[in-house]
Amino acid sequence: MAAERPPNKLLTLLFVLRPGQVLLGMKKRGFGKGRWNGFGGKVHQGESIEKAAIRETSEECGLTVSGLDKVGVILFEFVGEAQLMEVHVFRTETFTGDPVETEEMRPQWFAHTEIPYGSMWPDDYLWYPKMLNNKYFDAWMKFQGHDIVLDYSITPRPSTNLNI
Ligand code: 8OG
Repeated sequence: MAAERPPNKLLTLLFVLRPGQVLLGMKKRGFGKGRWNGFGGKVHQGESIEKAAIRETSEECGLTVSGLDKVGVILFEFVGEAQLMEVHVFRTETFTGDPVETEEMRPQWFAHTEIPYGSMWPDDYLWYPKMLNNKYFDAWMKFQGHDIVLDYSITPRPSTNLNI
């Protein structure tokens, strides 16, 4: 199965990694509030997806990132809602600065073995292992509300490095 209409919302999601650890942010407001997540948001008109990923990370946790690897694209469908989100997922190990808390996110490093799946979007445990291991994937998630994954697919793809 897969979504049967084109996406109408383009978003980014970026993960910063250092050996054995990933930086997550506790979302303090808006969509996904109360959940640990990578950094990201909407792509602006005329902006490239990669530039949006870099900008959002800087805005949300103060880090300047480069050398992005694109690891996946996830389509999110919400039953009964018109929006169909296309989220481009990146990771990088190249960054400068120290993570800082912002109005939107409270950043914290987590060991790969201690990812707080219980306080995250409920689909994340399905694809984090691929993201952490730099395995490229395409995915589709069908949600009921924001807590229940009704159906999904995850398709592995050969890795594409997008160093910018
Ligand atoms: O700009 P805003 O904060 O609303 O962007 C939403 C962010 O949340 C964006 O980075 C995409 C991300 N996101 C979803 N759904 C899911 C999900 O199921 N899991 C994870 N990890 N992130 C998600 O919109």
